[in-house]
Amino acid sequence: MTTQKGLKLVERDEEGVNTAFRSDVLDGLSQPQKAIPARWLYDDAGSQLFEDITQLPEYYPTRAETEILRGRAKEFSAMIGPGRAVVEFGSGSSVKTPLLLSAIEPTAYVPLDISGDFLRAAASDLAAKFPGLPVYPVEADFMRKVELPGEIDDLPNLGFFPGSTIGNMVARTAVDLLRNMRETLGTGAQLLIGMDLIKDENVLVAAYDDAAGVTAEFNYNLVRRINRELDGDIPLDALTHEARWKDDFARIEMHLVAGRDIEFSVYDRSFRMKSGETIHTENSHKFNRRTSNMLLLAAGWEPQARWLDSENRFSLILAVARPERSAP
Ligand code: AVJ
Repeated sequence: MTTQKGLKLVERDEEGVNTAFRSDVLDGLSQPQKAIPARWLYDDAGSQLFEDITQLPEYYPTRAETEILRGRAKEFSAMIGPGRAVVEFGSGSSVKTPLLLSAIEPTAYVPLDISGDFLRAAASDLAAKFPGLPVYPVEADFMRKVELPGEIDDLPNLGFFPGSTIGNMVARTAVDLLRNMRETLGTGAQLLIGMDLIKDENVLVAAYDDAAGVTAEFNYNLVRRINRELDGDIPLDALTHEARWKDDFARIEMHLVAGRDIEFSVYDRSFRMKSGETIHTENSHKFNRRTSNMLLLAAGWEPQARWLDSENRFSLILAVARPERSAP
């Protein structure tokens, strides 16, 4: 396994506090609209809760995307061809990744993840399912350009970014990431990316505010993590989970809404919230054909094909990094 050069993936101070987490939380709670980057939702408990979310009746994206991967193997194989190195952004899912790999006959599989533990688990899982397929895991922050293992230098690449994780990012950050992916994968590479679709507001809100309260727990887990890791005393009983559709931004927002005026401290800094004030904890952008194409094109990826599930809820898009040429 290789590790991205020149950066410490998780930096901790003398007391073992994750310094990036601390500054994101303290900065985020100091803003007029309190907001904490969504990536901090995914500690071990949060990642497990997200796994539980994918099983919920209201949360359709995982099932819809898996249906596409299961049903379109012939078309993937025709459009992508054999012999590529599949570079997955985020450690692979035990269901989705094997479906893609068996559809296209790749020559190598390169999972990228910031968490070495998830990465090792996913890599050995995959190696067991596909004996003979070389697996080269890379521990890296894929928001930046990643140096891929020399073993795949001569292979054409296929980036794989399922799950509509791109939807967590605002457009500016999403374009930065997609451009860096283009840099990482090189000209001629293809990208297969999942993007959730704009649909009825009630269906979207239910997917992010399920009846069993699992998504609420996922949101509350962030508060528990702050209280535990950053010596906080945020009163969890004063906060309620809320999922809001913001039509102008085409996104679901997750918030923690204060039910009364509260004061609390985190890492010896004090904060207050008025009743009704919120902490914004996640964005999940939704797309249509034109907005997903625009996002990809803005980052140098030309859409080649697009597949939907049988209920038109979710899209998988194949794009290609063509050599740059002068317009038009
Ligand atoms: C992991 C980013 C794809 O936005 O649908 C699910 C995260 N948050 N329910 C999504 C999530 C609340 C999920 N992604």
